[in-house]
Amino acid sequence: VIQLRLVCPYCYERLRPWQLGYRCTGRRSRSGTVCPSETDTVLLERMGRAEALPPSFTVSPLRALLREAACPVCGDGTRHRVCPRCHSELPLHFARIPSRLIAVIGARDSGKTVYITVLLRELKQRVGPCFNASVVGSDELTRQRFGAEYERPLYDEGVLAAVTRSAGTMAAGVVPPLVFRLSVDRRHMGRARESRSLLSFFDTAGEDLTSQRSVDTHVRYLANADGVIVVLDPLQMAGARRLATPGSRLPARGAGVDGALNALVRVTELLHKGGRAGAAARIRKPTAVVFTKLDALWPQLGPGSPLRQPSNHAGEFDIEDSLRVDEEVRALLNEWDGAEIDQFIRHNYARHRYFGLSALGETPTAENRVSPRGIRPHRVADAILWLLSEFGVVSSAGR
Ligand SMILES: Nc1nc2c(ncn2[C@@H]2O[C@H](COP(=O)(O)OP(=O)(O)O)[C@@H](O)[C@H]2O)c(=O)[nH]1
Ligand SMILES: [Mg+2]
Ligand SMILES: [Zn+2]
Ligand SMILES: [Zn+2]
Repeated sequence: VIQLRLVCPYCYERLRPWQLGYRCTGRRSRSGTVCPSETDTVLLERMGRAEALPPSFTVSPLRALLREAACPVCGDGTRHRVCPRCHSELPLHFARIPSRLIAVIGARDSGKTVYITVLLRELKQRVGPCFNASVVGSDELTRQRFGAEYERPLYDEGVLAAVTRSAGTMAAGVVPPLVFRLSVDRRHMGRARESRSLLSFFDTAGEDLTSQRSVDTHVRYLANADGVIVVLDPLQMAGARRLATPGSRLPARGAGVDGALNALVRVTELLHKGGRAGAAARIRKPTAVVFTKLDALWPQLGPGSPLRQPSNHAGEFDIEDSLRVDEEVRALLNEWDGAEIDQFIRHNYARHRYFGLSALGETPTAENRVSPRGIRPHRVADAILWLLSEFGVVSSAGR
């Protein structure tokens, strides 16, 4: 089945299946010619990628629906599909598998990068198998960047400070999303069925909204995402800061105590701006509001708090547990002087749920490194499993 409404997982532009382009293979064609590889100026401009590639081209709408086209220069057939807007190579069977684009947004230092890294590692190694699910980077750049810039620094070197982007291949200010392929084996009426989806994560800082171009990009990413994860750092909120376990590493006050709310307000304005409904309507896309760094607040939680128990999604998203957590976080928000945040969320987001997690399981060392006891994630996959269950990709149980 061909999906009629597509969104490019790299630039988040809306596309139609008959608009998809091709890229020449660059191999020696039957006629003996070889298409030269050069920097693709569109790919450079849109995605900051400067590598040398064979030419890309578009064909008539009818031909674009076929799986193969002949390169207009060398005449050879190619099956490599590209986005007509940003020229990124699209995943195999792009128009035939549903994509789920997830924008992750929050203030600087709220823990987004650490969360995404630990989340994907958990999905690959521990949580995925419980759901008969596998997660792999969908393209070479994602696999390479996820290894070199996310996974290795954190897991092998214990480094928490932001790593510099691969400056050689990427222009400043452009950070392409990480795109993963998620396959889930489900039994449906006694038969095994594999459902595949693409997960695209756009990791950005809410206040990186200085230029008009960056605002436009953010509006598009948020408006065309299927789900949003809003990352909030309780340690940037005055009330929770006071309650943090002594010795916890606290984020700089730079963002101010209203950092969390400011980021949220800004993101919401962008969503209203990009949405087709008027600014008065509530935003309907599933929005997970995720509080990070809970390890610093554990001792303040009552012994019966669901946030102290690990989640247990034995092959199904546990709805009841998730609703208990949602209620608990809402109550905590009041203690943390965050009542305004709850009001704001209720007022603006029709489908939202609160989550609490600790990606690291412990406060970092004085040098801002991973504790020598290692990374022990807590409830890190709950929010994405909720989004996936809202999308119908994983099943849920318990009311
Ligand atoms: N206590 C605690 N601190 C964390 C955790 N995750 C991140 N941090 C701290 O928050 C800082 C910022 O995290 P990062 O993911 O880079 O934030 P980003 O700017 O939102 O991408 C890190 O350098 C750590 O000091 C966590 O799970 N627990
Ligand atoms: Mg970051
Ligand atoms: Zn060619
Ligand atoms: Zn694109």
